[in-house]
Amino acid sequence: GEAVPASQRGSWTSFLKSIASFSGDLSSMTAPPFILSPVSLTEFPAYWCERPELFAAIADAKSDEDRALAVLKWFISTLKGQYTSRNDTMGSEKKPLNPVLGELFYGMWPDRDGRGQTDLLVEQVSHHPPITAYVIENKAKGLKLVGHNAQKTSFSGGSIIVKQIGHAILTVKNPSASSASGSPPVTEYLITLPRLRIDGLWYGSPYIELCETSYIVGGGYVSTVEYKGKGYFSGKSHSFKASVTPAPGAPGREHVIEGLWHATSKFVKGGVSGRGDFHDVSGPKEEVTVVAGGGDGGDGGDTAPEGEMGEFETRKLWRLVAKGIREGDFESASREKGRIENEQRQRRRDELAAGTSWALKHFTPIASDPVYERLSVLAKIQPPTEDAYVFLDNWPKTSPVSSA
Ligand code: 0T9
Repeated sequence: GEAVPASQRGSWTSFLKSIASFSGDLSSMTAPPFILSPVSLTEFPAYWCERPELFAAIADAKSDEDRALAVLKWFISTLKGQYTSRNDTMGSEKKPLNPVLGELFYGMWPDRDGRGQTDLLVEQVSHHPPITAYVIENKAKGLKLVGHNAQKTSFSGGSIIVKQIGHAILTVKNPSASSASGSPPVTEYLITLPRLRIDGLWYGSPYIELCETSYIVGGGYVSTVEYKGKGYFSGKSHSFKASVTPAPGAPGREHVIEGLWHATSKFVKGGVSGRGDFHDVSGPKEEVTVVAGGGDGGDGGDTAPEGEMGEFETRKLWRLVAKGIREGDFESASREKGRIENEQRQRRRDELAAGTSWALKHFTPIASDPVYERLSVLAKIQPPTEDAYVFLDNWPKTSPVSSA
């Protein structure tokens, strides 16, 4: 295809052959240079908050029903960034950098118009298989999203099918909560993730379509989001249909929304007084401001000065690899990548010899998440239990990155 440089056609074809005959961890496979992205997967959780005002609006909802709609609106509004932004900025979906164990990424969205500051913390909690854990918190609004992500990939009919493993829990502080009011201190929402199909591989210009169903469960409501691509219910790419229904035994009305997740959608049933429109992401979004964790930010015990990143912070760790990829200097990119990987292998050997293991900085794993178990039954989500990573609530003292 045209997107594949002539000199890389052979290696693209053999890459496709190897993914076709292989299922498991694609992230560790070597791909031809034209498809490499200079961005590590640890940066992806930032997509959850590129419209910080929609996240903050969840806290301002006046009823369970309003809040269920606010959560869904924020969720749907993240999908364009999550699944189409590499096509917009780099011309196609690209292969992200595969994070190392313990890799860290910190960021924030400043307070503006009373929405409160939102903070982001990401840690790579496993390398084999790759698992990324994250927290997004708006303390002023009493909102906290904690989740983790992994993927199981397979190949079918010329496409890569990606099953997302992991879930997120959104915790909302209840303003009215007091021992007298009897209402619980927080409301929790379980968020599950859609399946992806990566098409356009043959032509070297991959893009994502979402498929099947994802759920948001909590606060007395169940939202079911069905995804369809070209040739299905509306005939258009990136179509979805969402229903917001009272949880079993809970009071309330049903709402149904239809539209295109990368553009706009409308209520086709229910809706808020007189307004047919639901979401609209045609306007600009706000990229995360990267901050340095520095000394607190984990660099194996050493401390970095204010305004500087520790050795394990994404932008510092991958700086030279990313520079090589951006500038088309693939020789230095792959040399630097090799250096990082060798260092990792040496660390693992040293740990083995010493009988120690890598200590995570911000999370602790649990085999089954009680919040997931309690909420998943309300929508009959499978599996009935899942593991999770509990945030240790140890935000580092971050500082603006000095532009040295
Ligand atoms: C969580 C997101 C996820 C991560 C990426 C499948 C994928 C790695 C995981 C699921 C985010 O919230 C949303 C968006 C994009 C997903 C990536 C797209 C992608 O292609 C990669 C995989 C591992 C590959 O790199 C496949 C090979 C590549 C040549 C195809 C472009």
